[in-house]
Amino acid sequence: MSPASRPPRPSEIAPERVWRERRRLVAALGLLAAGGTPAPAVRAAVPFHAPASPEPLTAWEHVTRHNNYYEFSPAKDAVWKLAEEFNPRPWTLTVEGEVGRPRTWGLDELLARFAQEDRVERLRCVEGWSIVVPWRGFALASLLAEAQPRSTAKYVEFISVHRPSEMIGQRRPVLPWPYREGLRIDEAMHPLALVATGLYGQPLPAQNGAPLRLVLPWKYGFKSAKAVTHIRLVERPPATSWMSVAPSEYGFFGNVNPEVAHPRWSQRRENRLGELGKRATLPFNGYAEQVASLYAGMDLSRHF
Ligand SMILES: Nc1nc2c(c(=O)[nH]1)N[C@H]1C(S)=C(S)[C@@H](COP(=O)(O)O)O[C@H]1N2
Ligand SMILES: [Mo]
Repeated sequence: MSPASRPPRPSEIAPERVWRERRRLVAALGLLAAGGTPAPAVRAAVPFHAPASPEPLTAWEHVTRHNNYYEFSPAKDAVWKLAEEFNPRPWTLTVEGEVGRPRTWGLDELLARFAQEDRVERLRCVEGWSIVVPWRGFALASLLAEAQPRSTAKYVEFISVHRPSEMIGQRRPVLPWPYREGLRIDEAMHPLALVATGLYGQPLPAQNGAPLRLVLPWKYGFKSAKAVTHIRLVERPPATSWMSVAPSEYGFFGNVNPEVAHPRWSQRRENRLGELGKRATLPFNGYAEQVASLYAGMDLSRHF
């Protein structure tokens, strides 16, 4: 069936809630007569202008309907529906450990303290699919600087929310809960490391990690922990969830590297959601110029 004639896949249909929100926004802009149905062109005109991007953005429908989020389900197309049970508010984020000023932030305090910017970045999953997303958020470095890291802070641990009452996948030991990830402190301080609070100009959808998640665009997606509640500065490399279940498949760095195959598949190519066929995967997901110096001296033919 040609792409033009096939029926829309479930992944191409916006959830009703989102559609209603778009309608509300469009109506608020005066673009929609009361009770009318917006034409597709008008519906796309949400009051958001993505920053210029050399690559086409991945459609909202793909970004929000194809998700890895094991707290809900290992089935990518099941996550968005299960995530409707999740309440991202109220929320607190604690920054602690080897810091001079540990602090617990409320979500609104964070949004007020750190100016939100829109940034288009690629995200490449270790499984071989990728997306281009207009994220909204602020630099992780500015949050860490506020905590005044001590010289003993060599690594940063990220801990996701543990809420089995709202996250059905957490009722089974698929991964050790809560989800944990980690970075070296210099990686965490890199300006590309983002705390994302939204996408497409909207608050982060639950399935994408509401109310806040990491976006580390030069690393495989599993490093970009969703729904983070604790950031701990530590002396030693933290244990991560994926390393504890499959140490041979998931290294600590997780940098996108087409030269190093996953034990079960090549990493040379990827499917950009919404595109037919595959495109080449780039070293550091195309961010080598910005981040390669972090890994000077590391043998990149062996590590990912
Ligand atoms: N807490 C948590 N964070 C997570 C995951 C997860 O299962 N739990 N999956 C990771 C993986 S493997 C990927 S590819 C990305 C996917 O992000 P997306 O669904 O917003 O595209 O989230 C990452 N962050
Ligand atoms: Mo992933």
